[in-house]
Amino acid sequence: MSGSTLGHPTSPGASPGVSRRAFIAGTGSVLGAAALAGRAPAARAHAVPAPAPIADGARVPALVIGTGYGGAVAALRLAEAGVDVHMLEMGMAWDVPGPDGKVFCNTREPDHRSYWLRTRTKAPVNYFIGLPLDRDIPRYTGILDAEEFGGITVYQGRGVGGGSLVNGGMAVTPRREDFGAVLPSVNPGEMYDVYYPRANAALGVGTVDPDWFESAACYQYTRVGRRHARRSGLPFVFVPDVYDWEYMEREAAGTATKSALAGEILYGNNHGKKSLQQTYLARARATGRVTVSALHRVASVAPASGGRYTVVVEQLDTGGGVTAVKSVTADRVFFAAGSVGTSKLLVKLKATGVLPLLNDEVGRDWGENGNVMCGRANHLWDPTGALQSAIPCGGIDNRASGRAFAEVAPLPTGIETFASFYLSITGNPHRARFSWNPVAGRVELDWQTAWKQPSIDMARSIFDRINAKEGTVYRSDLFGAYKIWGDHLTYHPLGGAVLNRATDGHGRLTAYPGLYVIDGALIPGNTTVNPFVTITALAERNIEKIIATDL
Ligand code: FAE
Repeated sequence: MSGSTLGHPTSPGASPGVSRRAFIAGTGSVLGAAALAGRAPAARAHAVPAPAPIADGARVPALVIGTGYGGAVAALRLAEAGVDVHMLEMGMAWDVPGPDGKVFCNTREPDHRSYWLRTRTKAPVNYFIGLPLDRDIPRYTGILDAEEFGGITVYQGRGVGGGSLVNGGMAVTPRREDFGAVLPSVNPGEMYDVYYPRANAALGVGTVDPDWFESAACYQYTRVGRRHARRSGLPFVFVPDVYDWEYMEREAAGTATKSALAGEILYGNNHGKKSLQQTYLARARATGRVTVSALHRVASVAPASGGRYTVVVEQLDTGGGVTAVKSVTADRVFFAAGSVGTSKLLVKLKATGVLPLLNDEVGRDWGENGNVMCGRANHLWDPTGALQSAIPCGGIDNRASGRAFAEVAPLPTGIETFASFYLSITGNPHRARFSWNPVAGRVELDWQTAWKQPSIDMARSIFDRINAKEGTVYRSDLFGAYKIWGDHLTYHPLGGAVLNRATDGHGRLTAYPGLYVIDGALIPGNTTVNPFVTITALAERNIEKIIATDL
């Protein structure tokens, strides 16, 4: 497994001649070069002048909106096919250290870098022993967006790398027998024989060494979770992840700078995690055909003459202000702004008459992957450990009889909590719809908080059973005073421009040749497990077809 760490411009496959700084324009540096002393990779990156961000009036063959999984796959494969690609990303580049010498801030000490344009943090677990944990922060284009809709808060990554910057890296392929429900129009044979293996290889997916796991202090919480699951007759499984497991072993041995073992996760990992910056985007950079403009938010995509598209882009400053509005022309546009970002753009463009021929499926079939969180209070003789790796490595699989798959998740507080904590992915059947509110001038989502009840019931199929066996109870102090379930949120937005409904069978928006959807918006609300491997594999499948037939 590679030892790539964040900030290394020479990730596997990357050309040494094309630095990240030359690849990403408009980086929105956190700090000046003086602060970079002693940090060789970033300092080297500064030696190469950054390209100017996309210019007003520019014309590009392929424009990709967003730099998450779908966007990164599209950019790499288009570039390999000889197409010049420009990627527009509303978030920051995250390639320059902040005042503390680190690119990303710690989950335990959120600062201005933590949240997207908020003045107060909105932590998913926002209480402890009934006391609120959120704190005031300066408003800044930070890395994690807690986007609030009527009945749900949707967490998303903001920056070059999208959700890969903030997620737990859990890289799970759905069971083949579940795939028909995940993507009914896609041939499972091609996915499991070709595209899932391709995605897993390119993402650098690996699994914890089982021998090391048994003795690692940082996974005591997972071993406790396993013991409780097994005693209740529930299967425990190791869960693959894109974290560099050898690096984590060195963290534990004290021979590498701590990242997962220092509680780095939600606001970025400074080492160890192979985000898209180290994998797909590094390879895209190495082609020399891909440029990224960070802090550039797409506002509109409209038909132009010659079958092209006019894309209106707002350049942002780190306070979220618009410093320039640019109009660029693209032969092809790939919507890869994530389930929420792509859905919001398409719904608005259809409703406001910019892309009126988009079909009525646009905005529909949005789901939250059945996410629900909970904690259990263990007995005093069952500690979960003060040191917890922020990267989960195991889960409880009750998909067969309870439609629930629960990550044994960390609570990396740095103190013993006697809590077992879980994020469950359940088969919640509810689906919501995005629609344009012309009075408010924004896209809304009609999800209702009460729709989480099926998820809670499915999660109970695991945890009621464990509590009964162990003689334990739910924690009621993690999401508010006397609130057991984290049912107000999702990490896994999916759908809104579903494959073979809003698009054709490969993501084409057929009323507008040259427009494509290539991200989590294509998946109708649920993947039965964590979603990014499926998003990546589907993007690999679709872009291969698009390159073969449309270019
Ligand atoms: P995404 O990665 O969200 O990328 C979209 C990009 O587009 C973002 O960088 C946006 O900033 C950008 N964007 C949006 N609107 C615009 C616009 N108008 N103009 C320009 N740019 C725009 O999309 N999944 C797993 O499989 N395993 C995990 O362990 C896991 N843990 C997670 C933990 C957290 C805290 C969160 C938030 C998510 C987690 N996920 C996990 C979900 C996963 O990150 C998510 O499904 C993917 O990132 C979605 O990939 P997309 O390519 O659809």
